[in-house]
Amino acid sequence: MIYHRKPNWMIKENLVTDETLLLNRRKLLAGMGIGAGAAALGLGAEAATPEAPFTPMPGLNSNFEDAGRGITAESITSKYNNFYEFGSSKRIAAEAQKLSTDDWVVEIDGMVNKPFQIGIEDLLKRTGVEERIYRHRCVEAWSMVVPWIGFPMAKLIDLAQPMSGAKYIRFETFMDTKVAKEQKVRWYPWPYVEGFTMAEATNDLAFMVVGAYGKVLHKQFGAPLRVHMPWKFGFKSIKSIVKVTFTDERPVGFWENLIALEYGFWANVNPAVDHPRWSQATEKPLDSDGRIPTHIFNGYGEHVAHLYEGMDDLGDRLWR
Ligand SMILES: Nc1nc2c(c(=O)[nH]1)N[C@H]1C(S)=C(S)[C@@H](COP(=O)(O)O)O[C@H]1N2
Ligand SMILES: [Mo]
Repeated sequence: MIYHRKPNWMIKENLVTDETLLLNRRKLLAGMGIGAGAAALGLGAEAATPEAPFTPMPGLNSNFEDAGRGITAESITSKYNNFYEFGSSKRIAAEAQKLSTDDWVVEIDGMVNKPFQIGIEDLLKRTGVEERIYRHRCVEAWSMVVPWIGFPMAKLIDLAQPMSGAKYIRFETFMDTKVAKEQKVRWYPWPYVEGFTMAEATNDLAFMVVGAYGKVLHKQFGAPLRVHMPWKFGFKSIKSIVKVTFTDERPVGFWENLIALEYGFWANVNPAVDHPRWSQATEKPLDSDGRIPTHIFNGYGEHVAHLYEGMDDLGDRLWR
C-alpha cells in the first residue's frame, strides 16, 4: 500500500530511527484493534469522546499517504505540544485534559450569506472524513509526521457559503480562563487567532483535523477541531476552533499580534529566511537525534508555490 516514491526532501535513511521505520500504516491499524470485534462507533456522539477509535477507519487519501519518512510515534507527539492556553512548556498534555469537548459548537459568521452554528457531529455528517499523512514543521525548528483525520478546508467553505467579497478566512480558538489557566496571563493577545487567504484556504492541502492516529483528536492536539496547513509553520495550524469568520480584512494572528517581526501572516516554511533569532535551514525530527534539511514550503511546493508567484522579494514576503 505504501507508495515508495523518494522525493528530493527524503531524509537520509540513517536519521530514521528503527521505531519510525517499523511504524508503518499496517502496524498502526493492527495496534488500534481495527477490524473484527471493534464496536461500530461511527462518527456520531462518540466523536466527542477523546481517543475513541474511528470505526470504520476513514480511507487514506492516496495523494497524501507517503510523507517521505516514517510516522512519528504517537507516544512522542502526544507528549510534546504547543498549546499556550495550557502553559508555555511542551508538557501540557495533562493540563489540556481540562478542556471539555462535549457539545462543541462552531460558529460561522462574517461575510457569509447566513451566519450559523454547527455541532461537530453535524459538521462531520456534512463533510465526511479521510486520513492524510502530513509533515509538520514548527517555527522552532522541530518537526514530525502525523496521520491526521479530517476533511478539506474547502468543504467547510462550501458549507459556509461566503460572499464573493470575502478575501480571508479567520479562525478563533475557545476562550475560557477557568479551563485554560494561561489565558489569565494578560500580555498574551487571547483568544488565539489565525487566518488565511481564500486561495490558501481552498487549496487541496488545507485540512481541518478531527482525529489523529486513527482516533478522535487528543485534547492536547487541539480537539475537537483544528487546522493543519502543512506548508506553513506550525503556529498557523490553530487548535480547538470555536469560530470561523469570513472577512475582507487580513486577520492578525496571535503570534503576529504579539511579535510581528518574528511571526508573520504568510509564515510559509522557507529554509532561506531565518527567524531573527535562529536558522531555519534545518530541523530536528521529534524522533531523531540528528537534524535534516528543511525544504521550501515544507516540501509541498508542487501544490502551493503558485499561490505566491509574482510576490515581490519572495523570500521576504514568505516570512512577513
Ligand atoms: N490555539 C492554539 N493553537 C496552536 C498553538 C497554540 O498555542 N494555541 N500552537 C501552534 C504551534 S506553535 C504548533 S507547532 C502546533 C503544535 O501542534 P501539536 O501540539 O499538535 O503538535 O499548534 C499550533 N496551534
Ligand atoms: Mo510551532
